[in-house]
Amino acid sequence: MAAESLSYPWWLRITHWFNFFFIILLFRSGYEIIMTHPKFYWNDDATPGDEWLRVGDEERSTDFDKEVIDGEDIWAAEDEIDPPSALISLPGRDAVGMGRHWHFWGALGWTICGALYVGALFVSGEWTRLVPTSLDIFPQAANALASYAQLQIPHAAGYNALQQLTYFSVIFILSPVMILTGIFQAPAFRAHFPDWFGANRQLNRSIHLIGFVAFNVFLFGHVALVAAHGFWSEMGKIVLGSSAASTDLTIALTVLGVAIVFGFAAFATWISLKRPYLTQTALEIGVDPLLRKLFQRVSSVDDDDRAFESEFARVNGKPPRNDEYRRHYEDDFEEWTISVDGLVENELELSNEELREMNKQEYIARHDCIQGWTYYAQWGGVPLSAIIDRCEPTEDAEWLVFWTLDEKWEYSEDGEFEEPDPEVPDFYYEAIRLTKAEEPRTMLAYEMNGGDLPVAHGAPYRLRIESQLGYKMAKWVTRIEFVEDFDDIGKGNGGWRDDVLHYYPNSADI
Ligand SMILES: Nc1nc2c(c(=O)[nH]1)N[C@H]1C(S)=C(S)[C@@H](COP(=O)(O)O)O[C@H]1N2
Ligand SMILES: [Mo]
Repeated sequence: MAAESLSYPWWLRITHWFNFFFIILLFRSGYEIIMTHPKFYWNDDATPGDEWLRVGDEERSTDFDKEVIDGEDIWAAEDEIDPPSALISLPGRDAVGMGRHWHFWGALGWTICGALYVGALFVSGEWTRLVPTSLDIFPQAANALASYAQLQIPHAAGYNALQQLTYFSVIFILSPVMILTGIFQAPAFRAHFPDWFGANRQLNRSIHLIGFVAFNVFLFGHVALVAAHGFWSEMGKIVLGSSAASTDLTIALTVLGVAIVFGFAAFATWISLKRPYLTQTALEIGVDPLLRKLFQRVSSVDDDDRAFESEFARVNGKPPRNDEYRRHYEDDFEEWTISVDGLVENELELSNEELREMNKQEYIARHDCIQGWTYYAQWGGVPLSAIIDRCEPTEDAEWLVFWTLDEKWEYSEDGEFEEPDPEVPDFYYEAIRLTKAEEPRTMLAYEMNGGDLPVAHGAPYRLRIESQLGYKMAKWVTRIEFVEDFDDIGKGNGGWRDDVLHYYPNSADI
């Protein structure tokens, strides 16, 4: 083997190890995210039964009565979660919020590492090893593949054609595809660019999954071939820079490196489960401001390319069953009011009549849940901006807190929370930024698909905010409170799901 002609510069060796470190975190947290909705579709109707890939064989009926409170057959999308094992996934159990914090943190680290690597590749001139310069690469790669198939190691100075082609594809095709299909899943992104391929969340999600599988195949194939080429001499190159390096030192450093990567992976699970808020806060440093920067200019648009709604809309959060909501339900919600208070010049108590006399807005939009599913529906209601004009927020007001009549009985009844947490409000609430509330497509909806808003979707009023994830869109809303910040509300995370459930981020743009 003429591999002696290959020596690896220090920057290549370091970025290779960091790459390994971040990839392990991305694989594990990605798996966590997948399992919150282990179903894959090609279009954003995401109709149950239309999956091209589904883990588990659970089929769910789509014909249940969304108008009733006690519909025993109502299922929520949360019932479709398949909690993964903490051995594989990060953090494990049912914790998509935390999985996402790790995933975004890992993605940022991995992207920076990759950018440094590619930069160094070109500056140093090493790129010629990787970037094919002639079409002969294809027949040569086929020959190399044939040798491997006969369990022979192809001879080449430097990388053989198959290696070159594979590494090139992973670095210059697969990696950018993963970054882009990740970003394109953001509701904020679609809201801004509704008319092109990037706006199909399920397509991007599916490609992202296929890329994930491709990365796994590459990783295992890569390690297998390293072993076939002579494990310790190959490791000598990536650890110390030369295949002639001391084998003892190579072994010691490899064991150390692998121990650090897997040790950190174990630590990541442990700290996430033990100190979730600390972990969340640490992982949000740098990442959250960056995501906000990336998406802050993205506001929802008025045009949409879809003229019709989806056949079926999933539900998340089951209708309240408390006496107060029941009374309103039996009364056709006639006495329901929306109170507007907090940091406002004019406190309001808006009746159904008053709300229907205000501007009415209607549009079709895609709903994006943090779990990954989507649907299109038509919404009708009062733009939040009309309510803002009327109540006149004071200068200090920065957030709107939407309070609801939803006691989240399904969580206490399932025994998931043995005792209510005294720090968490008794009812579902979510906070959104005032700037988000002022977007043209943020509304208090009272109609869906041309009829009254069904009970299961939040009757009589629910928030719609088209550039964010579903959990921000509180259903069964009774009160809008304007505040400067939400530190003193609940556990201070900006919402019920943010407080209680899976450490959902309070910036819900992606
Ligand atoms: N009151 C209340 N609002 C809620 C929820 C909830 O559990 N309770 N779930 C949220 C989540 S996670 C999603 S995805 C959307 C789902 O809206 P839909 O049921 O109308 O499809 O509602 C959001 N609003
Ligand atoms: Mo959701």
